[in-house]
Amino acid sequence: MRVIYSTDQERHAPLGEFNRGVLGQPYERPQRARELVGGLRSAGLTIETPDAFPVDPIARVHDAGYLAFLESVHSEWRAAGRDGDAFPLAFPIRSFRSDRPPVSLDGRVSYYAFDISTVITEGTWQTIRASADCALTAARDLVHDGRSLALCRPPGHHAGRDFFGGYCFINNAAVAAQALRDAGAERVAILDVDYHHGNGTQAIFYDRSDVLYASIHADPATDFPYFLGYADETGMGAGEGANCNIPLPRGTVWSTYSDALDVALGRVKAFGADATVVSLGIDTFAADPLSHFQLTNDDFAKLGAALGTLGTPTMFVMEGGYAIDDLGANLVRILHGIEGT
Ligand code: OKP
Ligand code: ZN
Repeated sequence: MRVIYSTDQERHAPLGEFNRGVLGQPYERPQRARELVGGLRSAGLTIETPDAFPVDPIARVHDAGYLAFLESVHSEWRAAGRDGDAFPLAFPIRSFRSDRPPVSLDGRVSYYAFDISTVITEGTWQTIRASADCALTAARDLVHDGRSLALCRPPGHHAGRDFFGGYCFINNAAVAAQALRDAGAERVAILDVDYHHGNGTQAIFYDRSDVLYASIHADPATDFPYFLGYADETGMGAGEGANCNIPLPRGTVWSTYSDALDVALGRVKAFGADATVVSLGIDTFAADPLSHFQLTNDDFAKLGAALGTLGTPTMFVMEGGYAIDDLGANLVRILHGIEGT
């Protein structure tokens, strides 16, 4: 399997993250990527660097004003004499206007953000461009490669057309799916196995019939992102029937997960896609500090074996996974499962 990664993805380094009321070390930190890369290298895999793409393929799924904001906000933050990371102060919830970005710096950060765990640092723009480059490189060569892994960091599936949150800024899986469409694939399926619902991916494709979004995730009644991911969200307009959410309870073990996976894989296969993008989160692991499923090390080989049954060219886009010590080994278990080795 071809693996694509750039060390530029280590430049986004948040100073801290609030967790349980206390400011501490961020879960989503550069070390995640280094652990994934280290695991793959010790398993004998070669890692390639991505090609640099223009912003255009990213602007196919993201708002131009939002991208301009992401590019400039940290230097504006510094120019305003501020230390630390760019951080939202308010959110445009019910009864607030959310139809246009305010003019001020704080107003714009608050307009585009949907949580407080996702901050913009000096290296964020370079990092998220490099992460998208990995997804775009994998997508461009997918028909030739058959299978590939874009080792994206930070993740992307919570980012929508014009919002960031859940550690995500550019939706790498959505950018890849759109690039595959633009390269001639008529139907693309996205299968999201991250612990969290990919609200951004769902929102981007919700009214489209050409991209299926199928996701297995923690019930939003108990878990982030809290406001999307229920089973009755099935798509809208032309996209009706092209969105499939399978929420599962906290404590889910492999036997239950595996049944859900069979349903999701059945939906993906029935869709008749020309290519598949897997949003590959490995935060379903029992020891993950953010999550509450109970998948074991061995279950990841089974997950890989199931994902290996997808008949189409398939690219894997890295999403979450925060149990630092097990990240590399679990990713390797998945890859061996996929390849049947
Ligand atoms: C991203 B991905 C409190 C917890 C923050 C954010 C979860 C983001 C998950 N600091 N919750 O789907 O793995
Ligand atoms: Zn996640």
